This record gives sequence, structure tokens and C-alpha cells, in this order.
Amino acid sequence: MAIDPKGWVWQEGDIKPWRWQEGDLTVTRTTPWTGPGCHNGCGLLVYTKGNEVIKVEGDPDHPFNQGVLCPRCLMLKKVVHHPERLKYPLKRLGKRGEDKWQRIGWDEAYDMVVENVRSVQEKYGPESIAALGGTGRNYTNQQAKLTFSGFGSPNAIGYMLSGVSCYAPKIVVTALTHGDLPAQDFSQGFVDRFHNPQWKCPECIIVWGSNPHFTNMELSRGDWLVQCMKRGSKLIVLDPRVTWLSAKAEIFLQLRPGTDAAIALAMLNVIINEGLYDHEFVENWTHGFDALKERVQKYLPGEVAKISWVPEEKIVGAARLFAKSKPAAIQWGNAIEQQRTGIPNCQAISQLWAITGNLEVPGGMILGQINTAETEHAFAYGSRWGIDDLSEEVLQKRAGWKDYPILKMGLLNMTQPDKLAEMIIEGKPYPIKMAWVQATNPLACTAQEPKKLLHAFKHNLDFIVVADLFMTPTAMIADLILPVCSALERKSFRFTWGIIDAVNPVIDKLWECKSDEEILLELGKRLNPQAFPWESVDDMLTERLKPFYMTMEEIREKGPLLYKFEYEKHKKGRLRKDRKPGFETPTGKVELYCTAFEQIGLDPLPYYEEPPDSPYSTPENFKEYPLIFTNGARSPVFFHSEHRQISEAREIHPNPVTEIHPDDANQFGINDGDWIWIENQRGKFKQVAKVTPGILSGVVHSEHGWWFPEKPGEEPCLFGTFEANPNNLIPFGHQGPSGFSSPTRTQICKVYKAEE
Ligand SMILES: Nc1nc2c(c(=O)[nH]1)N[C@H]1C(S)=C(S)[C@@H](COP(=O)(O)OP(=O)(O)OC[C@H]3O[C@@H](n4cnc5c(=O)[nH]c(N)nc54)[C@H](O)[C@@H]3O)O[C@H]1N2
Ligand SMILES: Nc1nc2c(c(=O)[nH]1)N[C@H]1C(S)=C(S)[C@@H](COP(=O)(O)OP(=O)(O)OC[C@H]3O[C@@H](n4cnc5c(=O)[nH]c(N)nc54)[C@H](O)[C@@H]3O)O[C@H]1N2
Ligand SMILES: [Mo]
Repeated sequence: MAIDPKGWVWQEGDIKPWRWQEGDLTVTRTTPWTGPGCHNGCGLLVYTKGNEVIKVEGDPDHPFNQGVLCPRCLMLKKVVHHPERLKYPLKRLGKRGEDKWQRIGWDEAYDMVVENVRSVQEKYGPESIAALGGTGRNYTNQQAKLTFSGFGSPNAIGYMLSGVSCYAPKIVVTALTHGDLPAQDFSQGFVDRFHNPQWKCPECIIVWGSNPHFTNMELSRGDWLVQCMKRGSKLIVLDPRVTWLSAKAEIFLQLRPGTDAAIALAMLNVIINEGLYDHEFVENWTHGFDALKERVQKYLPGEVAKISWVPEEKIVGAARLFAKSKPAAIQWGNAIEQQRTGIPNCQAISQLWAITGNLEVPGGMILGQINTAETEHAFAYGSRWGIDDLSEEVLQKRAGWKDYPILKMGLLNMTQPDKLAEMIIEGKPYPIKMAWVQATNPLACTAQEPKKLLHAFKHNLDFIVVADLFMTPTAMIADLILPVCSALERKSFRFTWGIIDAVNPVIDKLWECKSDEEILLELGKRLNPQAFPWESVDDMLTERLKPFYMTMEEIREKGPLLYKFEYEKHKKGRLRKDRKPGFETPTGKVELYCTAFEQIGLDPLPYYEEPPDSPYSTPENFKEYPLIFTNGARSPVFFHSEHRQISEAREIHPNPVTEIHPDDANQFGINDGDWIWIENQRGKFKQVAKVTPGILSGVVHSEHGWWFPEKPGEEPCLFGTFEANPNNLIPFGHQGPSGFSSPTRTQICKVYKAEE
């Protein structure tokens, strides 16, 4: 192990060069951040011949993935060289959605953007330009810069998922109560990983609404969890579906979707009332324990069993096993955020690790190196890059700013999606007139009730640009399409959770594609040259690396670098900006009672509330729609709406699948393999039924992100995207009181056989 004075650590000895020759193949070391999409940035060895990718392998020396790859990286060459990649800038001919295009050059494309930006700025003001983005990846901070400095608008990262219910609830809660987002300690702080003598294997891991060996959820990888299981970690799993992990769990809580907060509060009740918490940690390092103790009294395990449909003894057993295991960690997934109680869910679950003294200990939950490195958290949606170019007056026009004080706290520099949707659809409080759509596919994937958005896009917007790798249902209604490079054609860097690594250009750019970085710089220079002073993308990246005290050459040479890691940082003054012991929160402690929430009129303590649509909150409606509807569990071969055109992926996963219990299937006359409609008061969609005892009776689960590249693109078909889209059943406007989280996974529905 080597360490430099700046605090970066790397594997000493045989550092491989970034590129070498093996026979007639060239091997390049890189990381695929992005597209196609994913948040992780694993270490790759890409074998090429000329400008063609021959194969992709995992880099065994990379501390992040240690040679392990998921199916999507193994298919990477198919994505990169796919004949249906967007190849040239395209300008719309005919009506929106007619699928008639003219190939144009980049100069003309940039001119079109500049002309439309100027026109909207003059007629409506710069805030009427919204930049839409999807999940966090390399383009995120670039889009912030383009929107703030280039368009002059505060509306960046318009992530059209109600309540930003991915990652944002976790970021908000942990930023305000812990000072930063902790990860489960699977040894990722050390270059020698599981062999590092400081690390301990968690005795118990709760997997809460997550399926990590399919998803490699943002701060982790599924195979790390498996490594821990091999070393003895016991599992507790909370999921309405049987998963590979739940089948190996010590305790499996097969819950009714949306009741997570009730269970977490009941577990806190058991741990507190039975005195199983860490008295020393609670006394010295937490704020508000007595208030929490009082709050949890009403969440009796027996009562919560009725709400959650999980037997009482499992709730009590899970609380005891977790509290008595030292150390213990929690892998929390996206399911807990896609509920209206996403914020209290995150509070209650994080309090489980806090009061049991599992924070900042080996094998527990560890805070990142981000604060201490005094750099931005690259994964966080909406970076601050360029924000100083906005006046306070313009900033205050950001969608949701006046409604949701959390937006003003600077934790996330992004718009509130439900408010942005209102602006696009209803023009209130002011209209959106131009959409810059980069790395997102709202019609197929993110947007709720997407047909409304389609209508508004077509009729209310003056100009729509889509920057993507592929033609998508959303791109189909654009006025201008910009073809974007894949990760193997770009030069950039990746920084997530303490690892910094080079993204090397493995092959020359294909066709006339440009990287997101090039588009940012070239367009930025045309819009506001002062704010984009760099001569080249290299110059721009060098500037971006300054906070890391790194150069592109250094990163490329030394390979993946980790920021030096240590435990118990709160005792050493390494978590607070003033360098005092404690956590970077208003009270300096882990806030079980969130003082920031109190100040803005939100409940400072966690609570449970029924989902807006449920057997108990809308019993009348439940007679008509008698099943609980959850959705969105990931497939290992797709990333959201991506990879549907890759034949290997479709061979493994040809059609969208809805899981239903045999008892329910029987009752509604459905056989395994039938196409079925899933419907509620807002709409319907069609998927293939998988009749399985692996799902809780009374619950159905559908997949999201489906469209069919093999179907016609022109309207009304739009690659069949509305046929199979669960978002037809899910509303905008049901977000939580903080503006964050939404009841995406907690709807009700009925099912019946489709006619054909
Ligand atoms: N292969 C692949 N990997 C991905 C992605 C992808 O599209 N494909 N997407 C990435 C992104 S952006 C995200 S956010 C992550 C998500 O990653 P994860 O959170 O790990 O996984 P999900 O598959 O979204 O959901 C996990 C489980 O939640 C369960 N679930 C459904 N409703 C509830 C509920 O109410 N309560 C509880 N406790 N569980 C429930 C589902 O049955 C499912 O098994 O994955 C990331 N990784
Ligand atoms: N019903 C339901 N809906 C959901 C979910 C659910 O669980 N249920 N999950 C939600 C969640 S958590 C998320 S994060 C969203 C994800 O939503 P999105 O981020 O929109 O999903 P993707 O399909 O990954 O990406 C959209 C497009 O980005 C392009 N792309 C990928 N990488 C790049 C890049 O580097 N640059 C550029 N310019 N383009 C790129 C892809 O080709 C693709 O067409 O979906 C959400 N939608
Ligand atoms: Mo996500």
C-alpha cells in the first residue's frame, strides 16, 4: 500500500500501465462511467483490435470490483457497436413524433440550440428552460454547469420521478441527521479489501428493500455482501418478494409494501424497551433519545404485525438479532424511498444503526471521505458547478423553491419534480418552454402518468433537445437529437465515494458522436464564453480535478486511488468542518430528533402513515382494486429503460413480467404466461403474468422501464412504451410533505387476462 501526502492511497507494486499490447489485441484499463448507465464505475480491461472492442473483462486488481462484472458490462461491446446507436445530429422534419429526420452537422445543431435558448430567454426568461436528467452519472455535474452558466436557468436536473424518490430521501435525512451519507462497511475503504486487518465482518446484515446482487446499489456491490455471507454474516431481509438473499436469510420479513416505517419503529421499540441499545453511544453521540423513546411507545410489535402483515415474532426476532450482533450493518435500497413516508423510513432505519452503536465502527456503517476531502460528492444529484453564475433572484425561481425549504439548504441542487411537472403541464407558476433532455427517458421510465407529460411536451414546449446514445420513446418527440459517445469513447474521470479513477478513451469516437463533456464545452462557449474559458476538454477536466489535488495523468498512471480511510472519525474531529469531535449537524450529534426538520415545520421524529391509496386509507376504492401494487425491482440484464435493443439481454429477459401469487391468480382466472392487464383509477398497462408463491399473497409486482425498440417508433406507438408502463398507474403530486419521496411502490390495482 502506498500513500501520498495529499491523502490518496493506492496499491503499490505492479501497477499496470493504462494501456498495453497482448499479441494483436490492445488492452486498455478504464472504468465505464457512463453510458450505458450505472453509478458504479467498476475496473475494466477492454480488449480491442483497431477501433473494435473484442471483449471486456473485469480488472482483478481494481479494489472496487476485484475482477467481478455484471452482465451489462459483459455485453458492453454490443452496446458500443450497436447498429441502432444514434450516429449523427438529427433535426426533426414533419410533425413531432412522426419519425422523420434530417441528418445535420454539429454546427447547425449548436446554432439551433443557441437560437432557441435566446428566444426563450427573451420571451419568457431563462428560467423557462428546464434541463431534464435521470439517475446520477457522469453528465450530472456537467448538466448543472450548462444549465446555470449556459442557459442561465436554475432548473437543472429535472429528474421527472415524483418526489426525487431515488437517493434524495437518503441524502436529505443523513445529511441533516448524520452530516453525510453512511455506507455499510464491506471493506471498501481499503485497497486490500477483505484482507485488511482493521476490517471486521458484520455479524448481521439487514437487507432492507434492496436486491444488491442484481443492482449493486450505489455505494456497494452485491458480491461484497456475498463475501460477507461466506465469512459468516447472518441476514435479515425485508421484501414482499422472495429473493435469492431472502432465501438464505436468518429472518425474512415478507411485508406489505409501504409499511417499512411501522416495522422500523416497532424494532426501535423492542431495542429501546429491552435495553438492547448502546448506552455509551446514545449518551455521548446522539441527540433526542428521550423524544424517540416516547415516540416509539405506540408502535407495539403486535399492532405493527397487523399493519405490515408480518408475524409479531419475526419483528421482535429481527430487532433482537440485529441489536445483539456486533458489528451489524444495513443495506437499504430504493424501495424505502418510493413510499410517501420515504423520509421517516430513512430516519427510523438509520436510527437502528445509530442507537446500536454501529456507526463508524469496523463492519458497521461508515461515513464517506467526502467532507474531509473538502470536495463535492460527485454522485449527489445536481452539483453546484456554475451555480455562482445565477443571481439570487433567478435561483429563487427554481421549481419547488418556495414550497420546500429543504431545496434552499443546498443539499441537492435540483428542481422538485412534481412542481416541475406542473410547470410543464399547466404552465404554473410560470411555463417551461424549452427542455434539454440529457441521459433520461421520462416517457418510458421516470415520469408518472407519462401520457400527460407527452401531451404537454408536444403542445406546450417550443423546443425539445435530446442528447442520448439511442433513439428512445422520448427522443422520438424531440426537435433535435444529439448523438452521445459511450463510456469507451470518452476521456473523463470518475469520483464516487472516495475512489477516483480515470475514464480512458478505449477507442476513437464512433460515427459523429460527441461526449457529454465536449457538448458541454462547445455549447457553453457559444452561450456564455466567459463561463467556459477552457481551450479543451482536457483543460476543463484538469480544472475540475483541482479540489482533489490530482491531474489526469496522475490518475491514469496510479490507477484507482482511494482516499485514506479510518474508523471513529467522529472522535478524531475528522467529520466536522471546525475539526471538533462529533458529527457535522447543528447539535454536533447524530440527531434522532432532527432539529432542521423542526425549524421548517416537519415532524422531527419518524412516524408511520398509511400509503395514500391502500386497503385501510381508501377502503371503498380497494373493493374495486383489491391488490397491492408494487413495481420496479431491477433486472440484472437491463439498466432501467436501457439495453432493450441488445439481443443477448432480451434472450434472457424477453418480456415485461408481473409477479402474482397462485391464490390471487386463481381468483382472477390468470395462468402463468398469460398477458394480463394491471389497472387502477388512473390507467392500465399490460405485462406477462408469472404465477409464483415467491410473492406475498395480495401483492403484485411489475417491472418498469419497458419499451420495445422492435416496434414502430412513430406516434401513437412510440415503441409501445405506454403499453407496458406501470407509471400509467402512479400519480405526480402525492410526494411527501418535505417534497421528497413518493408512493411509487405502494399503489392498489386490479388484474385481468388480456383478450388476445
Ligand atoms: N441491473 C440493474 N441495476 C440497477 C438498476 C437497474 O435498472 N438495473 N438501477 C439502479 C438504480 S437507479 C437504483 S435506485 C437501484 C435500486 O436498487 P435496489 O434498491 O437494490 O433494488 P430494487 O430492485 O429497486 O428493489 C429491491 C426490492 O424492493 C422490493 N420492494 C418492493 N416494494 C417494497 C416495499 O414496499 N418495501 C420493501 N422493504 N421492499 C419492497 C422489491 O421486491 C425488490 O426485491 O438499482 C441500481 N442498479
Ligand atoms: N414505476 C417505476 N418507475 C421508476 C422506478 C421504479 O422503481 N418504478 N425507478 C426510478 C429510478 S430509482 C430511477 S433512478 C429512474 C431512472 O431513470 P433514467 O435515468 O431516465 O433511466 P435510464 O433508462 O437509465 O436512462 C435514460 C437514458 O439515458 C441514456 N444515457 C445513459 N448514460 C448516458 C450518458 O452518460 N450520457 C447521456 N447523454 N445519455 C446517457 C440512456 O441511453 C437512456 O436512453 O427510473 C425511475 N422510474
Ligand atoms: Mo434510482
